[in-house]
Amino acid sequence: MKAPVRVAVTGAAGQIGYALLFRIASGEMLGKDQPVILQLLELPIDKAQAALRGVIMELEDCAFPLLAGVVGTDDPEIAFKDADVALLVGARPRGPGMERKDLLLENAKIFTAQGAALNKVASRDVKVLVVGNPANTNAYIAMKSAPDLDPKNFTAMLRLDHNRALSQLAGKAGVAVGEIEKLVVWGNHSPTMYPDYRFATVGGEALKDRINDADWNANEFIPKVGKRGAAIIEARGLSSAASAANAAIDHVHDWVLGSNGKWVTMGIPSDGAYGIPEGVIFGFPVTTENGKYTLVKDLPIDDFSQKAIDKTLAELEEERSGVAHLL
Ligand code: NAX
Repeated sequence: MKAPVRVAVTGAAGQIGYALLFRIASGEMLGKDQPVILQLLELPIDKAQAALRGVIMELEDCAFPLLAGVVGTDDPEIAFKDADVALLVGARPRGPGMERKDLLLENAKIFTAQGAALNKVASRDVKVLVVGNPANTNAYIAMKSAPDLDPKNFTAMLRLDHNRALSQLAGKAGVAVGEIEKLVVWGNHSPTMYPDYRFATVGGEALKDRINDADWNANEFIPKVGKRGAAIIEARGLSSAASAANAAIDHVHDWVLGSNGKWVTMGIPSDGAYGIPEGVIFGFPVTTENGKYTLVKDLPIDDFSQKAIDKTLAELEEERSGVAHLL
């Protein structure tokens, strides 16, 4: 039996947490032969801690053979102690009348503290995935607050956007989702992100040969992927949870176990490629192997794509300048 991997999850009693923890404990994220210890963080308020206790009872009642332990806490330094993987899901939601700027600042406080706690107590190789919004900027703040950890280990989730785009493309082209490769989602996890299928293939052939429709791309596909989260809130009365948890599982699964040469989208700190300033956490195409990701480099960027990339970058830069004084 392998040694257990310690997986920290924040916001563990929330909606995404509820859709996520049982799948991690059943081996869907790290493999069916990989025991896990869950280290769950919730707010230090009675209601949140009570809900967390309930979730832990349910985890126990599943009797997952791979679940080697569960810790529930309100202390980030306990949740992140020796963590190998940290899923930062909990974040401050936007309240009534709250300005975007205030939301950024409230979240900046959370992710500064959590970055510092990771820096202090997590495994030196901890793989961090930030799901809580604004995910890219929160990941940036956590990364900057953890100077002793490798910045490469801080990522933001764009996999839900990637999966949403895959599904729309498969529907339009009349092919199975699994047949499509080489899709990219550039930028911020927000309606400005740019799903780009210029390089995508189906069974090795260009997807653009099947979907050659600039009008559909600009006026239906891109807005639909960008506004999918809002469409789900409108329909369900609640934000995406199961699909978000699924995307988090995909992201970490591929990062740890490899993507077998396939391109996946991860929000990663830029190394300056594609003109994105160094350090900005940006959605890029990567391949993954042996626990490391490698940027897919030197893709040609046409005028339409450059404009779309500039737009999402401008939003990220604005978010970054809004929190610069805290870092
Ligand atoms: P919920 O409000 O259901 O759950 C969030 C949980 O986090 C709550 O239980 C809360 O008590 C806890 N929490 C808040 N601050 C915390 C802190 N400082 N430490 C520990 N726990 C804390 O939200 P849920 O639907 O689960 O969504 C969680 C986050 O994911 C939100 O920020 C949401 O906007 C974001 N999303 C990100 C997505 C992405 O693709 N990156 C997609 C889905 C989702 O919208």
